[in-house]
Amino acid sequence: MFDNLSEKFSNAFKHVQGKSKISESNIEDALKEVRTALLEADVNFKVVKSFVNSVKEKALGEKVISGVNPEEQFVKIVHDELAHVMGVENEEVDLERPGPIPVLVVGLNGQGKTTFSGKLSLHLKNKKEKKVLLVPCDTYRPAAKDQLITLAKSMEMDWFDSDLGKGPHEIAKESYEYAKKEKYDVVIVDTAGRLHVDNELMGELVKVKKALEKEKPEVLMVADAMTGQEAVNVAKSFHEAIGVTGIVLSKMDSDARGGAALSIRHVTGVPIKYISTGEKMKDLELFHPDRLAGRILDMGDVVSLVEKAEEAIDEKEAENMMKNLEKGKFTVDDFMKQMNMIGKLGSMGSILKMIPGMGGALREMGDLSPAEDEMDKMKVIIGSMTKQERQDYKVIKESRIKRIANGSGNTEQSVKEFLSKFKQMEQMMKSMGSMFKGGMPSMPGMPGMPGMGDMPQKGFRNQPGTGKKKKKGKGKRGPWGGGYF
Ligand SMILES: Nc1nc2c(ncn2[C@@H]2O[C@H](COP(=O)(O)OP(=O)(O)O)[C@@H](O)[C@H]2O)c(=O)[nH]1
Ligand SMILES: [Mg+2]
Repeated sequence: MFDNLSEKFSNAFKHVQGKSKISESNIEDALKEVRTALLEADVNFKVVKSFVNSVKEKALGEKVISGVNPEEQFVKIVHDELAHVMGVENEEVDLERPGPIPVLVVGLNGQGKTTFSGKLSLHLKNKKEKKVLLVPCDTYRPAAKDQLITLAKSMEMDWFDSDLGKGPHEIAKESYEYAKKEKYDVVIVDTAGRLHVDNELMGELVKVKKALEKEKPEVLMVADAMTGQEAVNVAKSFHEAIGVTGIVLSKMDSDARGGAALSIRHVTGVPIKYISTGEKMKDLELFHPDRLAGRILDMGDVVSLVEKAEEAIDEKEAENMMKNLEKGKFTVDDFMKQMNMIGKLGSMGSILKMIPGMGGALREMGDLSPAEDEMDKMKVIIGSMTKQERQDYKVIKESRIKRIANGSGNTEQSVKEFLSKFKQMEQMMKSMGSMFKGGMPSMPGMPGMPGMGDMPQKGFRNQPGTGKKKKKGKGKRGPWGGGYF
């Protein structure tokens, strides 16, 4: 997310570095680069213009605060302006009113409507304790109904068995009546899309919306962030034709530019309410403009990270692990649990990016997927170990190595490498164990990850980076990806 922009911004800020105060002449180059960065990120030109003007005005109007250097001041102004164009505060679907609340999910084909419908149902059920009904309402493609029902079943979510022979507005009405009778809190209607914006589709959606007019439906439009300004134009058309109450940006995990996220609110006037960040049902985030601004500027997003950690980490398990640690004990089982906890937080890159200053380091390293592949490999090897072996790896000798290699589909060499790596980790954990006595670390699970200390320190803001990316070649990485966690 936003990788290109982050890099360009960090270069732009270098122009203000080491200056004693902000002046028109010394922010000129920085502003020029900010402007180019935004245009290259495919941000709408009107948004870019007002953004740059506003930053300039604020920077020059800023009082000199002693103790705050001009670069920090400039970064703060850019941060606030980024948050401002994206909307400032998080706005979610209003769940306070009496239900059932109808939520229409609209958008073109392939944008991620059905995926989002599933994600939203899971979010509302788990986090908001709502009773949710999923309604397939694509009468053109029977496969779309199956897709939603398959998702519903996998999450143990209720769904409405729509009669696809009827019109979408009739299905919407029928499902709503059913939801009322069965006391559902929220009804999510997954509508049909088209390849392009067309009058027939809009007419149909207006009818669906009208059928639920009295219940004041929430209309969420899903737009693929990767399509940049096209997403902005489509959102504008939808809003003009049917009236949209919120935008969902999908595929944010694959969008390195960020043009849609930075333009869509300004251009349409409609708030972004959620972002979709992957293909799995848990990959949904509330849209927090200020936190995202922080991520763009490599300031990290510790608040989101802690929230994610709280969800993913089983406190009891963490406590048990700490007890073991204090005793100087670290087993393969503990290690497996740590890897699983981290896996629950999201991809390696997405977690690291939330840690302040790590964004730059990440860009230097390039692709993190080899490290993730190594972690998967370790999990498979551990999966072939017996309970006894996981509690005490020292019992693993030649014949057991052979068995584990065969069982996990790896070479004996790989198993041996894992064991020697684990031995190192065990030693590291033992020496750290004494440090943790008397208190829990804030992020259980992290200290044990191999090679954390090898993290390159280059690329952090305020430290001149090399500016050069490392080659993405896999060959240079050592076994187990040590040094990349
Ligand atoms: N990487 C990624 N893929 C997504 C995301 N949301 C949806 N997809 C994928 O995009 C494709 C189309 O999604 P779908 O929900 O069927 O789109 P619909 O036609 O609008 O209902 C599917 O392959 C999804 O797995 C996302 O946030 N990230
Ligand atoms: Mg669909």
